[in-house]
Order: sequence, then structure tokens, then C-alpha cells
Amino acid sequence: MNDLLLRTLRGQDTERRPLWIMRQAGRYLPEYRALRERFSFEELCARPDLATEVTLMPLERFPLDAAIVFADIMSPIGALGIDVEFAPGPVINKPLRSAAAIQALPVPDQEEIAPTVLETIRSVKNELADRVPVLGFSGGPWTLAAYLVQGRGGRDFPALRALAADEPGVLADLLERLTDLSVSYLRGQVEAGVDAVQIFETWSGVLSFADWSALVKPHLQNLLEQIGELGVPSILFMQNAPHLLGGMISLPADGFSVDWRVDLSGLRQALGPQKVLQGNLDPAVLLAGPERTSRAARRLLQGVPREGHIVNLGHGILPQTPIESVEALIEAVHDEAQEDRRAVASAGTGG
Ligand code: 1CP
Repeated sequence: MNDLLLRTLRGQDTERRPLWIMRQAGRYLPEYRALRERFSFEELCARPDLATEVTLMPLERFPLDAAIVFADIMSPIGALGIDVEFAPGPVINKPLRSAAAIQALPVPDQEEIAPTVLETIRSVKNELADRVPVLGFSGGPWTLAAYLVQGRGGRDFPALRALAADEPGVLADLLERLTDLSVSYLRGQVEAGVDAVQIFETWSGVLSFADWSALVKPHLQNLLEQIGELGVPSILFMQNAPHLLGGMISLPADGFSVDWRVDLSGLRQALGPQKVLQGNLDPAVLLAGPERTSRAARRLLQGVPREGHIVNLGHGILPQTPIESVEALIEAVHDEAQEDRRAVASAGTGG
């Protein structure tokens, strides 16, 4: 298997930086858009044959170093008896706004949680035959709560923050339930064959450092400790949260994925070589075309030492991204390894 990603997450040196792209299986691919003309997003997720096809689409086109299973962070939420619609992001028509609604949530057994996603994982593992590792994922507890309480994605989640201020105990109950749900779901994913997992805590940045540390961080700590017991490495992604970095990197994840607002080079210098960092090109740079992308990628590689770095974007790839920009990013990463090999070879021959 191409195990660049897994070796990097274990703290081992690799001959080339691993590279995968958040949201790599999605709307920037013409073949995905063609399939979406025939099937809704929900249908794609519910059909393991189609979800497998979409998972593999980016790997057919590009030499990426991991597959990420095609599903959504809301995929396990159906097991709580809550209906989720997609328009195009998740929408909950009856948001959870009271202690009674939260206390009434069922605690599903592992087999009840997103069984079609687990079937997709088994089928992807089978099709890939160990070509590259398969990443499983779950939403972070706060990000899942954001959709359940606010009802949809947005900029600052006022209903969620009001619940945090008004009834922190009720919020804690919800976050605990969502952490347990994620652990069961991820255990199912590991049993189905995923090689590593990423936690998407996309909306963590809306809280202050003090509130996040008190209200959210203990649940992430608990989640990551339990993932550690599942025996696969974990990556924690937080978005729009440079003010939470100090707390983030003290959590027990194997890798830390940060967005483009963070100076990755400076962060590496501050942390030393031990922590694995993932990121963090601005996805918007890819919209400016392959030359700009190539330049920005080379600058990133020059600024951040190879050891312990997983190349990725700072957030999901945008639907309007030209394919040529993705190719330019991949080429920059592959070229660096080739230049390293040439340098070693010429040093060896005295040239
Ligand atoms: O075709 C379509 O219209 C559906 C668009 C789409 C896709 C392709 C949605 C709706 N979800 C997905 C798949 C998805 N979502 C994947 C698997 C594919 C891959 O990564 O290659 C993953 C990992 C996610 C994760 C996800 N969903 C996150 C965390 C990552 C991030 O980008 O921050 C979040 C916040 C969501 C919610 C969501 N689902 C869909 C959209 C458009 C959104 C985000 C915005 C919103 O809330 O409106």
C-alpha cells in the first residue's frame, strides 16, 4: 500500500509528503456533477455502489495518497430519529432547542448507525485493494450540535451560542450524546476497514477561547481518547479557529489540520518537529488557476519542513475549482520529492 499518510501520522519520515484534498470527492469533478444530474446527494449516499464510485472518482484522475469515504458529517444523525435534508448543505426542519428534546434522543446501537456508509467502506476497501489508505470521518460534537440546534449551516450560529450561554448543562448533555454517537460510528468504520479517521470540527471557531475550552474541549478530549483505543490514527480539523490553536494542539490527536489563516511555517517553528500538521493552502487560490496554485504550493513546501507535514487545503475544495489547479498542486508535491531524489543522487556521485 502507498502508506505515506499512515507513516507520517505515526511520526515516521517519508520520501515524499502525503497529499489528499478535503472534499476531494465532490462537485468540482465533472463526472460527479454528471452523476448528480441523475441522482440526488441523498441517493448517492444511500447507495453503496454509487457512493463507492464517487469515493474512487478523484483517485481515477489524480495520484492522491488517500481516499475519503463519500458520506456527510450528518450521515449518522438519522440514527437519532432526526430527519436531515440537503439544500445543498444540511437542514434540520425541527431544530433541537429544549432540554426535553435533547433528553428524548435515543441512544442507538452501533449497527443502527449509518449502515450504508459502513457498506460503502467495505466496498471501497475491496475495490482499492490496498492501493491507498481509506479515511473515515465524523463531525466533531460541536459541529454536529451546530446543525442540530441552529438547524442549518451559517456564519455564527446564534441559537447554538445562546444555548451555550443559557443552558450549558443541556449543551453538555447534547455534546456527550454526540460524542458517544461518533465513537460508535467510528468503531463501525474501523471494523469496516478504515485506516485512519478525520474529525471535522468545522464550526469550532465561533466560540471564544475561554468558552471553547470550558464547553467543547473536554468532549473533543474524550472523543480523541476513545478513538485512540480503536487503534487507528486520528486527524483533528478545526476551521476559522486560529485563536483556539493553543488548546487544539494539546488534544490527543495524531495530526492537526488547520485552515489558511494559520501561518503553518510559524506554527511548525513554535511547536518543533513532533506534531503532525495538515494543510493549508487557501482553497480560493486554486480558483486563480494552475500557475498561482503552483506558486502558492511551492511557497508552502519551502516554508514547512517535510517531516510531519500532510499537504492539504485549509478547507474543502470549492466547486468552481479548475481541474488544472488540482493537477498543479499535485505536481508541486511530486516535483519536490523528485528534486530531493536528484539532489541525493548527485551528492552520491560527487556531482
Ligand atoms: O452534490 C451536492 O450538492 C452535495 C454537496 C455535498 C457533498 C459532496 C455535501 C452537502 N456533503 C458532501 C460530502 C462530504 N461532506 C464529504 C465526503 C466527500 C469528500 O470529502 O471528498 C465530507 C468529508 C463532508 C464533510 C462535511 N459536510 C463537513 C465538514 C467539512 C467541511 O467542509 O467543513 C461539513 C461542515 C458538512 C456539511 C455540508 N454538507 C453538504 C454541504 C454543502 C455542507 C457544508 C455547508 C453547509 O452547511 O451549508
